[in-house]
Amino acid sequence: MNQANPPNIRVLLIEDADTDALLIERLIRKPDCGIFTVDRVDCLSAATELMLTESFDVALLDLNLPDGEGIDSLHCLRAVDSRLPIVILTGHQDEDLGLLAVETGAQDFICKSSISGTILYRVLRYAVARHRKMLGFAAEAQTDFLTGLPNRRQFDKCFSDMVATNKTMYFGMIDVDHFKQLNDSYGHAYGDYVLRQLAKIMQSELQSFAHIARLGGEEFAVLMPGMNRTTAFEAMDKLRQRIENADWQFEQRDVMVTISVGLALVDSTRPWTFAASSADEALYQAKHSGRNQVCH
Ligand code: GH3
Ligand code: MG
Ligand code: MG
Ligand code: MG
Ligand code: MG
Repeated sequence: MNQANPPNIRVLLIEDADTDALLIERLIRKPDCGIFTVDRVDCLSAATELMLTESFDVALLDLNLPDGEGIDSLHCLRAVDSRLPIVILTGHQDEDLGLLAVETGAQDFICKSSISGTILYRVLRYAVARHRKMLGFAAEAQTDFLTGLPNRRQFDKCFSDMVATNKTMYFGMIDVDHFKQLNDSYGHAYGDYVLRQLAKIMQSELQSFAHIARLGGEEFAVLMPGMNRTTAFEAMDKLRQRIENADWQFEQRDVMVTISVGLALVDSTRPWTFAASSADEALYQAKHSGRNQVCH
């Protein structure tokens, strides 16, 4: 409680019993808990309506409401905002329900009979902090650490989302040419720098119409929705030229950095790894025809 300038936390209190609501509001507003602001509603429909226009840091949810019963209320809030942390208010002897709610995705539960300012303070702050951490971890788990690009896991999800749009898509497998030699000649740190620069070039060149990911090592994937064989080829060849002509230098020496690209039409009835292996075959062809080229 002594932390300097704790952040303000906006609480949505969903509680139909006036006495309980007043008690909670009074406890929350005590001076030592002064980081909270509270909006109270007395039914589920008012809560979901408010959530559409206002943004909250945490919800305190009574599981016994005139228009919501038990765990269903939790699902109902989740459907409106899947990212809002929810703390359950239970009656005494309802601990099992509280535990079930936590297993169902609530952050925590507080038994109303043993509520205090200290408990509210701790549970609400911890719920918000833990939830923010979890969102951070989730974002990290989908991002490539070196380049900041989406990683293979995020690409996987992106592919599923794109397939649902029913657009024709082309898949590009990008591989840096002779990258091992580049590492060997100029050092691994320079290799890392090249990967980061390549990611930036790809973002600026492709981001407006394609989804890019680093699959691993010096391999990148590009998903191009709404493209045909010609436009996909042109997009990849433009990228290839831009990389070839970029200013690559190591200690005032010119360095040659090029990519090879394999292209494949996506069969939306199959996983993206199927397109990836067709693209790999085209990439193999690009490598064997002298590198620094796009094949399909
Ligand atoms: P090719 O033109 O046939 O693709 O040859 P290549 O040398 O690019 O391919 P190879 O698969 O032989 O080598 C890839 C190299 O990429 C080997 C590995 O050490 C390096 N590498 C993989 N990940 C990283 C990384 O994160 N940073 C750096 N600097 N190098 C990496
Ligand atoms: Mg109630
Ligand atoms: Mg490779
Ligand atoms: Mg390579
Ligand atoms: Mg190789």
